[in-house]
Amino acid sequence: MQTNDLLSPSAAPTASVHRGAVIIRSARVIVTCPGRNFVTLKIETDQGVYGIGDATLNGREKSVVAYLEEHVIPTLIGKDAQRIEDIWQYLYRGAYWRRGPVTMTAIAAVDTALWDIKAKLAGMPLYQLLGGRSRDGVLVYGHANGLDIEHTVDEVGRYKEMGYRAIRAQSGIPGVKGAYGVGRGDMYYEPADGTLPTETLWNTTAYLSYAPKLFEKLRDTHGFGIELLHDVHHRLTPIEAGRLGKDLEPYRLFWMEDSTPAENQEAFRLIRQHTTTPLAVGEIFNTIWDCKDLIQNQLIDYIRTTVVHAGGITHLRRIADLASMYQVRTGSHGATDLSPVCMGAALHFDTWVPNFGIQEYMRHTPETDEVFLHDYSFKDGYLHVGDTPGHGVDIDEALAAKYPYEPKQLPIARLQDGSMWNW
Ligand code: KDG
Ligand code: MG
Repeated sequence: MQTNDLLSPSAAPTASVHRGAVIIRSARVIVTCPGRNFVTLKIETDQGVYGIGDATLNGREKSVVAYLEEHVIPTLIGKDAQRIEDIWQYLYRGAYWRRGPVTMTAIAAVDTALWDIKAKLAGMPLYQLLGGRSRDGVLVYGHANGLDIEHTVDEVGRYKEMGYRAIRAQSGIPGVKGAYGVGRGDMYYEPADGTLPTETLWNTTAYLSYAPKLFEKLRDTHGFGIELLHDVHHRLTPIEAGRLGKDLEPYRLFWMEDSTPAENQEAFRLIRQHTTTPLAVGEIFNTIWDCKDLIQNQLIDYIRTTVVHAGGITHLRRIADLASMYQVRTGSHGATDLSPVCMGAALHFDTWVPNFGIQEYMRHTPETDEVFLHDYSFKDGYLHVGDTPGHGVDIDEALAAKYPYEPKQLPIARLQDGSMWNW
């Protein structure tokens, strides 16, 4: 048998190390809080090339750190960094305990770092390695949040002036304490705000009568030449979501997002039967199995899974390919809790993926942007990646060390009578 391309052929059924292998020498987790918490995995190879991946799971950062440090990193050492698919399968199938946000975020971090390494070794920006450019720029949407309708209308105007062509609009609702999406600052909406979850109040009746008035006013003021989006953030039942979608039809939304929880994918059939408002879902999904029925039954229009929470580039590509068969387009989550490392990788993915729809883009603080040096920039409503080999994002570790971890959790929601509701 010809074995001369194997450096260490072995009788044991382990992945052999071939000639030309790029060996993983070390991997470590960096936690930093330049305005908010981020977890980053750095993988270093024997060839001096390293890669980084985002491992941030908002409010559960330390769980991913532990999963990586205790269970993943020890298995990576000595493996060939070029075998991205095999390492993905090793971490997914090999864990026995498949799926779940912690596991899939950890796998995503490894996968993103490995794609970064492979692209650097090839001397190419990541989008070239994926198949090359499908578009000139990545259409993004920004977040306009206001305390009430007037304020939100003004905020949408401000985003238009900044050059956005697509804007998500969220408004406070009179009598509803802490309605979803109402910012605390001008630019950097950040929901994770307490060491224990902040309690917010939800009132479906008030919301269902308020939201259509918001979009009526937005269209009256800003016209139809701008794409408007809205996030319901899981607050409605399917039939309520159907009603809201129908009420919003005159205002031609780009999408209505997360209108009901999606553990039961079948639930979206009811919404679909009642409205032609396009539907988006998926930011808390972590595998293709969460989206399978939604996509195959054409119950949604946009799938919002992203690199960091859905198993990295390797798995996101599978989801996008499935979606493309059913004319479902991508609309990746891109809130501030997804680090610039995720954003960089997502933008390369978006630059390539044929069935791209839109990319969410919530700006990071200047402190975050200083820690994570990145080769992407915003112009006229689009984000553009540069040609730096890899995904184009790096971390300044010395600066990161100056911002220690701060425990923060996401809020919860209750109804007027005190019952727990979906946040
Ligand atoms: O961590 C939670 C946030 O990412 C989420 O609340 C933001 O819904 C969100 C969105 O669409 O950006
Ligand atoms: Mg959302």
